[in-house]
Amino acid sequence: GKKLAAAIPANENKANEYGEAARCPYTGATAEPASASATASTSSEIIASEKVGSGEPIIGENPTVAPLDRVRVDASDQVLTTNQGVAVADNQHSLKIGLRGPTAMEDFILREKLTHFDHERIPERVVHARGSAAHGYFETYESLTDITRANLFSEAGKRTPVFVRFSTVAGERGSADTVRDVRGFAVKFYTDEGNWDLVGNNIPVFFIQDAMKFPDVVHAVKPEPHHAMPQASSAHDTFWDFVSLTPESTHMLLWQMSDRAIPRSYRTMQGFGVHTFRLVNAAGESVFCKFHWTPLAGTHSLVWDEAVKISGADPDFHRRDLWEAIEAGEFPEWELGLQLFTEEQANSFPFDVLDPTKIVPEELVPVTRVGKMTLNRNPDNFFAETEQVAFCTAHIVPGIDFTNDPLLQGRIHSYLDTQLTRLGGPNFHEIPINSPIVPVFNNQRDGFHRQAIHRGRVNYEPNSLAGGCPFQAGIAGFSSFPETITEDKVRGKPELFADHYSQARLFWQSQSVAEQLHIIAAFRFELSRVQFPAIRQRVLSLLVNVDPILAEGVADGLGIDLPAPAPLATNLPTPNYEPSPALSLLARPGQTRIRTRRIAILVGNGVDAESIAPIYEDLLEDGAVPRIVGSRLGKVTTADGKLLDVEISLEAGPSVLYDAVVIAAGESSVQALTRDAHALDFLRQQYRHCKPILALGAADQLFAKADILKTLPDGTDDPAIIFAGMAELTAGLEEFKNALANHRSFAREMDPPIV
Ligand code: HDD
Repeated sequence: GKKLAAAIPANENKANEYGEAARCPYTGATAEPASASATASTSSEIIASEKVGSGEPIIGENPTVAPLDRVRVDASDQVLTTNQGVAVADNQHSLKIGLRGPTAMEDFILREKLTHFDHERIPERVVHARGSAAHGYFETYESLTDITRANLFSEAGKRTPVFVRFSTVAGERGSADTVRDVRGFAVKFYTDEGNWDLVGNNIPVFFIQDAMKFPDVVHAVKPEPHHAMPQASSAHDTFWDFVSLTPESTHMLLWQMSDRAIPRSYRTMQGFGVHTFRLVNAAGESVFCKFHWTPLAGTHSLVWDEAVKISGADPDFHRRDLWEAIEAGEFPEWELGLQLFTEEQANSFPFDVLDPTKIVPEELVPVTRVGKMTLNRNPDNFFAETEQVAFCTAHIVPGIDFTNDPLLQGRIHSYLDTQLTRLGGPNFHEIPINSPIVPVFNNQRDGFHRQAIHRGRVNYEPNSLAGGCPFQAGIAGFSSFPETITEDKVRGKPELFADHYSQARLFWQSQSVAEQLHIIAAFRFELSRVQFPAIRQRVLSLLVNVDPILAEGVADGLGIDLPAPAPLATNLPTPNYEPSPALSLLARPGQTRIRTRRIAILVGNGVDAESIAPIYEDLLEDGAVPRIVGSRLGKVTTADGKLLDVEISLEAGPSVLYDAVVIAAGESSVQALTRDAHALDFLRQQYRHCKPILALGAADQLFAKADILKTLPDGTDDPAIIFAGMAELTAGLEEFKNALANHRSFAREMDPPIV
């Protein structure tokens, strides 16, 4: 036969494609990353902090890691093969009849490769398509056996693996993270007694009261069907048309127009199970329960103008934030809280606990913290884990049960059903990320992509041929709470469901002034995009029922008169709630102060290095993420003639990607910045977005050029603008850090903005 070498055209430039050289990894594939070599050459000690992580998985104590190891694949030092495990000699060329001839149909290697590629996409989720996820664990504080037999709550310190996916609702899979939208907060607990999915949102109420309306509300908010616009936005006619005709959505609209819908990070938002659930103990006694997740990092949001700009500067803002925090070992944490109440209590409330457009105010039923969730590991593979994970409200475990909330009832069907299309059949529970950590035994076999190989001739129950196995668990297994119901079969809803405004008013009245102004501005923005005046009028007629200041503010912003209030749907007297401070984002500053906050340090040539090093180190020490930002990458020369690395340029790292800014001292450095409009924009936007500013030395000039006042509109000092000379560095830094811990200085905010 012909020798292989003789069949290959001699072309030395292609040596790497053939022969021995092709058998090993490319030289260069293992080259040092650029940042590593930069470290060695820099004269400055200040280098990109390790905060963004090495990309290596953090191997900590995480019980979810081990069970999935069986399916993890690592190609290091491995030869390339077909899907049948046959080593591939040449992955560059198809098999041709002559070098310039047609491709042979027998080229099974090409065909396998193309076929797989052609089918690599699965349908995106019909809602919540855009999301990011992480592994972690839940740890119970105290045994809850008196209220639930769910064994993840059985003893103090018990850890249960979790996989958590955060998402937006309306946008497609590739849409931007920081759009105004509800965020999904879905937690899969891999408990010792099977999987429990708590499929919640970052808002404790919902648009509609009955699953019957779900396809309609989703159709209305999604891009309009004729031209598929707008992407990931509720600011369009069809959404507002629908909600203006659906007064039950009013409460949710207030939340959605609040800063809740533009979180600073997934790590800084609350999560809610929304519905009332039941907990049931071993004695069969039941209480009602609402689930709350509270982030230890506090609740913080973006401001709208910033969110819009981040969509351009970094559409992956939240995904990146979650990923980097975990890689850096800054594991996000949430406490799980329960609101527990009896059926008798529930009957005394002025609202129906089965109505998912109502909260149970914390003043009425306090939230008891029962455990903590820590996310400590990023997925290895986005598709295999984040995309293929399937959350289902129907996944509950003994000790947890549903209520008759008509929205929840419909969800029990929908989540299982949707996976059949999305994941291609009834065996999606065998996809590793979805499979429980306990073994599965039943007679549901066959179907596409079945993984398990069931032994024996018996696939039915009861049987005698397999000794009756698998057998029913009886009292040890899941059994539904035996609620007594004696009513007619009807389509309709309880009268209390028809109070659509009292809790919307409660939410409004519980917000700080700044938050209220943001809500008005959000309605104004969204309704300005609405084309039909009648729709605007209808929305306003709902708002009139909520609060006159809100309605007038929005009407003013739209340049229209207030319409008559929408007719009330109930004649029952409606409750007057006391404001609930717990509903303001500002009420939850969190416990982590400035940890993981991103701080830009603006520098130019001639910067005073003395003003940077101590601040940089101090911020790092406190867990913050300082970055040296300059006009260009490379080095700037410090006032004392040394070279300092610029970590990111102003154009690659614009203002909106930082929580605060330090303007480094140095006469010529500051002057250089005054000549760069990126730097002026940077400062203006930090100011406009109410972020803390620490100005050192000559930074005054930059303020003058950027036209920024150092005082508040009322003439008093802005607490988040700190000027410090070199002698006051320590005190200035302390003040700056306090302002940063407070997140933003809303007192400076003007509408329209003056800068
Ligand atoms: Fe839903 C996905 C949360 C009402 C039907 N929903 C989905 C996800 C979250 C929620 C977080 C994404 C899960 C993931 O990351 O994979 N949904 C909620 C909340 C609701 C709610 C908090 C109200 C309290 N949903 C709701 C209703 C229905 C659905 C009333 C249908 C009757 N939801 C779905 C779905 C999705 C979904 C179509 C799309 C992808 C999926 O389930 O797996 O089945």
